Amino acid sequence: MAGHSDTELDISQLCECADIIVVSNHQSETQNLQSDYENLTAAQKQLQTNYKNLTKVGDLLQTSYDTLTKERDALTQERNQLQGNYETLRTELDALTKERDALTKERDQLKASSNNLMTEKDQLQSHYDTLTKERDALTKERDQLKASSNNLMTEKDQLQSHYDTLTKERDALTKERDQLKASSNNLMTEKDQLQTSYDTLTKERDALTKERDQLKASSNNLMTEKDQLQSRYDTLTKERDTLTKERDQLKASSNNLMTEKNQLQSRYYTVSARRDALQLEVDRLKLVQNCPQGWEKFGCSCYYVSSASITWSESREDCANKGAHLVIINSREEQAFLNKFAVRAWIGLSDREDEGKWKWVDGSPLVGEAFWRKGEPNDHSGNEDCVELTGVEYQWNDILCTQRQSWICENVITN
Ligand SMILES: [Ca+2]
Ligand SMILES: [Ca+2]
Ligand SMILES: [Ca+2]
Repeated sequence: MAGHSDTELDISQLCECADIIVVSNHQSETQNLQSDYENLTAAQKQLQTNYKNLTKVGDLLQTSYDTLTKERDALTQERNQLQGNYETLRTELDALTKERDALTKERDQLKASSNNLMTEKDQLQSHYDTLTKERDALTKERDQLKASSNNLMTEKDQLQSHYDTLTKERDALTKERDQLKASSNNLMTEKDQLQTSYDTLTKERDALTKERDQLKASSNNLMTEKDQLQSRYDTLTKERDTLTKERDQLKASSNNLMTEKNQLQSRYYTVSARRDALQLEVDRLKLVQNCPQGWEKFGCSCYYVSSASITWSESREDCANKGAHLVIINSREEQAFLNKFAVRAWIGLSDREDEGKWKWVDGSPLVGEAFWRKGEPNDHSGNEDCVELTGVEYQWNDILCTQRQSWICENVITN
């Protein structure tokens, strides 16, 4: 269409030209112009045709261009695919090359093993030949064996029937054997019990036999002894009778003797008592004559004066240990005897049990003559209960029993 408007512009330009021609040539040129116009019209037509043709060609070219563009795109794609294919093939080629190398190696190995196999094949061939021969021999043998096998089959059938028969018999026998076994076991148990009983009885019998033999022997001995005893018994009976007689006679004489003995016994007791009394008297007289070492004699007593110093109770105990007692002054003569020792010493007099009631150590009260110092006993401080000789003639004093001083023991010679 755009092309068409261009053509109209061209025509207006032609008209301007025709006006110029009209001015100059007016008439003559009208024909020229007419022809020109016709030519131009023809040319325009020709041009239109050409334009149309060109338009067609342009369309064709456009179509071709589109087609070519499409083809180019297809080719580009194809080329890309080919490029990819090429790379794939390249990779495959490398792989194949490696494979080929591996196969080459394998082939070499196979060649070597093929050679070995050839050798082996030859050996096998020889073996085969040998085996073929052997096979033939074996075939022959097999045929013979077949024949014998047939015979054996026949025999086997016979044996099978025998076997069946025997199996039945065996089963019956097995049952019977089991029963027998059971009864055998019972019998074994019984036998063992009997054996044990037998052994026990055998031992008992042996023991009894021994015992019987011993008893027999001892019975014989006893018989002998019994005979001996019988004879001794007879002898003894006779002796007993004799002795009984004798005993009766002796009994009578014994009674007489008993009477005599009792008389003698009583006389013996009398004499013994008399002798003991005399002995005591002798002992007493002996003592009266002498006191022990360290003791002094006066009248019928022995006196001991200590050199140590102890309390009144200790001195009383010491005299008792010597079989004596603290001195008891029974008379002026005894006091006079004691004066000569001229020593402060404990005597056996105290009022410890009952204040003011003087008692000698033998429990007797002070009843005879007393020889107190002037002003004594004073029970000084209410505490003086034991009596001392002051060392001055005829001067007794009461003092503390816990004072420590000498003491005088007296041992009376008794009859
Ligand atoms: Ca006396
Ligand atoms: Ca007193
Ligand atoms: Ca006094």
